[in-house]
Amino acid sequence: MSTSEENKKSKDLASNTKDGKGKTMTTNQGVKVNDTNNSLKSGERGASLLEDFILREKITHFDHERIPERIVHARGSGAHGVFELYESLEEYTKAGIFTDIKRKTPVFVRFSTVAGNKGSADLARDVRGFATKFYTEEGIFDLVGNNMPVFFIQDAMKFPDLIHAVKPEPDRDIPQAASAHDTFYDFVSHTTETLHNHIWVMSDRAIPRSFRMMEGFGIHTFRLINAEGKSHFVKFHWKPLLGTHSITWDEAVKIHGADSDFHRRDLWEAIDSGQFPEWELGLQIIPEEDEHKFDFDILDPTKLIPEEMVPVQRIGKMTLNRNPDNFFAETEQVAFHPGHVVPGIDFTNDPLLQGRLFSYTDTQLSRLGSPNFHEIPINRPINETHNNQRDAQMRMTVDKGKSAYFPNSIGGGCPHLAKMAQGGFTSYEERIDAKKIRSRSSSFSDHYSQPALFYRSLTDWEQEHVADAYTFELGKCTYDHIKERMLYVIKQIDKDLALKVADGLGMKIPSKIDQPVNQAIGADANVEEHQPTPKKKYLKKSAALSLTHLNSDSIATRKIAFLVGDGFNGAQVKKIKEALVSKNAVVHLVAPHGGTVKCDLGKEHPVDVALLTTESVLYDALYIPGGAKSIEALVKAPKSVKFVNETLKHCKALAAEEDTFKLLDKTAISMFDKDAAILIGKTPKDFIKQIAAHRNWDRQPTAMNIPV
Ligand code: HDD
Repeated sequence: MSTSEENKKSKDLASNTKDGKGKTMTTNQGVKVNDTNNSLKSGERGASLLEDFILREKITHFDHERIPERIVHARGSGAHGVFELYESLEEYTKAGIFTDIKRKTPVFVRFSTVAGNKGSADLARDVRGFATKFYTEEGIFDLVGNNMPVFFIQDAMKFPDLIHAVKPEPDRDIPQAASAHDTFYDFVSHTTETLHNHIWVMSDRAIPRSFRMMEGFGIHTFRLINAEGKSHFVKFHWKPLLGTHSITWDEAVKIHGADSDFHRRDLWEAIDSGQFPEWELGLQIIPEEDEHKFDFDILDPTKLIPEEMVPVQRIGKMTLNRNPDNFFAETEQVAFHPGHVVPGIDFTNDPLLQGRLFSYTDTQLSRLGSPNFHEIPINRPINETHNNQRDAQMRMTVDKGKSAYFPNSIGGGCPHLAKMAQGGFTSYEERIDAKKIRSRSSSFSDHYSQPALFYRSLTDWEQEHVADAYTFELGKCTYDHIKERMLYVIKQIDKDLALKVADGLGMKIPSKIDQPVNQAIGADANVEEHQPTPKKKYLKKSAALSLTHLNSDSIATRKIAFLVGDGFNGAQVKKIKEALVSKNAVVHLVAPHGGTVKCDLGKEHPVDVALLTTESVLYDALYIPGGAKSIEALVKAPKSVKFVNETLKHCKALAAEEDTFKLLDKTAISMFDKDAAILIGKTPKDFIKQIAAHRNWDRQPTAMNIPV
């Protein structure tokens, strides 16, 4: 049985899917069309006639093809898949997706960047959205998360300020898809609650190698409710089975030019080739009684619960196994909402989550144009829906009967309430006894302890990348007072980090700054007064915060360039290629010219891509086979030296044969201890091991000095 046949949502979408193959062209009114190239005119050289309904329909539809792009997360890529549960969580929840291990729940996932426009480059330094729509048998459950476990702000009231600050500056509309500018740092330096999410953005998490190699987080603390009505707090995690991997900033900048669709293409090609990306869903479950046992507030979305304090239980697996048929119909029109929950899942009072519950329906009204957006095929549930909501623009459903109200007798009292049978949604009966108040809880005031924990938990090379990122971003700001404020607040996270950044900027860290540090939480609030001094250190380090925590020895879908010229050693290429392809890696023959390339056995091989039209940054590793003539040809193609140097600079796996030194001697290889930098004449096994490790960061200190 094919993937789409067994997936209930794919079957449902099939009823709205059209294919014009073998069909006659018609107008939208079903009239057959004989000519779609010429408008109706009064004589061959005469004026066009208004009566031409074929022309009018074609142009009118075209004129209205665009809809407003998402106000945030405009740039995205989606895929269909399935979620399967490992074991029932009945003890905690009555939600069918978390109790019925026989189900294959269809999902649609959309990954995105946040700040850039719909056509912006994939490798911007940014948070990535990770939104999952579960089409459950009890209705839609949307988990609308990011690839970082915390958010910038604590209250939804601040969201428009955050987004206005990070988006292009309104007078000149630059920079596109970049946080490195004055308005963003003006905001961040005045709003210290942002610092935790911000330091994640300064880390390599913000430049993932692939959507398929990043974690996902629901961020907020939600509730699970069991059949007895008992609540547990829960945090959701997605753990990628390919491990977590990132690229360097230098590569990101170059990928912008070489292939600005890098992540979109990567996701599409992996699924298209049958290499389905997989994530395990992990839960951190916290009993109600433990709500106040932490050194931070679990309702504060700028805080994570370290995995060492509450372990992540892996409860099921999601596999993305089908590309969309139509980008607009599916990926663009899909409408997520954190308020789409099913019985067994409920909200907490996290003030960011509460505000989101309003924003997402509201935004679909302007984006998709009607409260009937739930009828768009990608958005409709797989179970039946019945209620008395009627009409509005673009209504698709033909509701029968006279009564569109409740209670009624004319319609036999239908649709009747769920509680007359079973399974309806009942909100968790949380006890509330409080004064109405517009303020921020002081339990949210510690803005430095967790960014400090994050920084302490990183490896040396990760810390170095963080310092470089701050230096780059602040280096792009033009106001000195903004940079000084930033240096001051970075120092509150980590003094050495601030010193490195100050050094890079050629500035001094000020000992104090004029205005209160946080103007965001209240008119007269100086958050410094609430800061725990010294910072809280409930954990020395949290291993799970480093990218190195999630490893995989798989090299599936890794792209490996074989640099070859005419006369390359055919036997060597065959051996290494077979070894890599057997592990599902992707091998490309990259040659100084297109067409075919001849090996020393006289056989012609198709060139996958000519050197001129590709870049090393699009590959995960490089192999150079022997063959005197081939090396001669590569030496004559100067870009091959750049290719090798960049592979070295970005600390990627590099293997070559003994007789390649005529080329290698022209590269930066002499800067390294050769055995550490390159595998010469080694077995495919060694190469595979290095590719799986993703990068050899020990090379970094020398690699930084390679002038490419
Ligand atoms: Fe949001 C889209 C994730 C806070 C308002 N958000 C959007 C998407 C993701 C997130 C992944 C794209 C969904 C898609 O692919 O269509 N947003 C988050 C996370 C947040 C968060 C993880 C904090 C934990 N968002 C947030 C707040 C507000 C919004 C506080 C407003 C008060 N978000 C929106 C929005 C968007 C959106 C404007 C734009 C398009 C859309 O909703 O459908 O309503």
